[in-house]
Amino acid sequence: MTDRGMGIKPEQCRWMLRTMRRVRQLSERIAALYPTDVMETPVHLCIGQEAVSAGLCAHLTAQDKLFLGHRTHGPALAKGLPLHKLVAELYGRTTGCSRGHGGSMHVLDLEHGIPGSSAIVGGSIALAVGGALSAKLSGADYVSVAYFGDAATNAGVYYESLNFAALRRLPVLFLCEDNGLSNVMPLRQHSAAEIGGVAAQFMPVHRADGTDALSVFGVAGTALCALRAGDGPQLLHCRTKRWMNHQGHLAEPLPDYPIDRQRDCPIRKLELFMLHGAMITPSQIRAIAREIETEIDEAIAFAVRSPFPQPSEVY
Ligand SMILES: Cc1ncc(C[n+]2csc(CCOP(=O)(O)OP(=O)(O)O)c2C)c(N)n1
Ligand SMILES: [Mg+2]
Repeated sequence: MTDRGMGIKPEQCRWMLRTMRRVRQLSERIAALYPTDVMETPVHLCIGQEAVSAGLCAHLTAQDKLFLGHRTHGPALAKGLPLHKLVAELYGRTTGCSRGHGGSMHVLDLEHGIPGSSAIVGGSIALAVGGALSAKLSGADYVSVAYFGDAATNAGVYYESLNFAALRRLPVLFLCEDNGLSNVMPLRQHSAAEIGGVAAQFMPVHRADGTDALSVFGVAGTALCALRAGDGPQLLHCRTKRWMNHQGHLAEPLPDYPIDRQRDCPIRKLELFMLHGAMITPSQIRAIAREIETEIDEAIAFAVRSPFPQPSEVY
């Protein structure tokens, strides 16, 4: 987007900032607690990548369906999954969003349009196409979003899904959150093609700076507008940066993957934009951070006092 942030409303900026801060602060808390083994699940945190889900979800309603992969926390919270239900799920408790049976990679919240998530790389893609087919057949007016990483574009299901969605002009947005890594393997080693190259034969391909919520917001708005107008599937490619290791709780610098935590920080970028536009003050920024810390404290206390599922529930 050339006119970065043009026309965006202050309340939309405030929503994205609060959303990204919630995701970041929860991720940092999980990273601190994780080594103490209180959580009953593997995790994949998204520190550095928060702009993608915030910029996208600023346009989604609770009716729209968001199908997720293994890195769920950012998009699930941005879509509306209550924080305490996510935390309780990580603690394996019955009050979790998947009743403590799913963990971080299997979150679910039908009320907020999260029909499921998949630990299989590429697993969200065909499910989202199914969601879009269902919308089309039933005449419902929601859109379906497949949220996946760069490595998922190497899966066969990606090609099949692009093809079927284009043939049937389905209301599905393919959103590639491209952190340039498949675990520790860089993009150029796991993919021979540019992301979006294959998709461009089937549908419009939109590109946004995935470290900048304003860029994602602008481009996602264009893609979703086309989708809601019945123009058929769209792909949104967001290049971003993963700051930590694959699981997200340890720093693990990789060669040829430089990170500038000032320049690349999506939260800082939005805060600077808002400060320059007099949409927020430094003390309001600090207040948001404090409020979110309290939210996280309360969510952890809620999780800790909730029961574990009974063995009888397994079957
Ligand atoms: C089909 C399949 N192959 C391999 C794995 C192991 N695995 C889990 S996450 C991951 C990397 C995925 O990278 P990407 O899709 O770019 O998402 P990111 O982790 O970068 O968000 C791999 C290879 C898996 N879960 N599923
Ligand atoms: Mg990746």
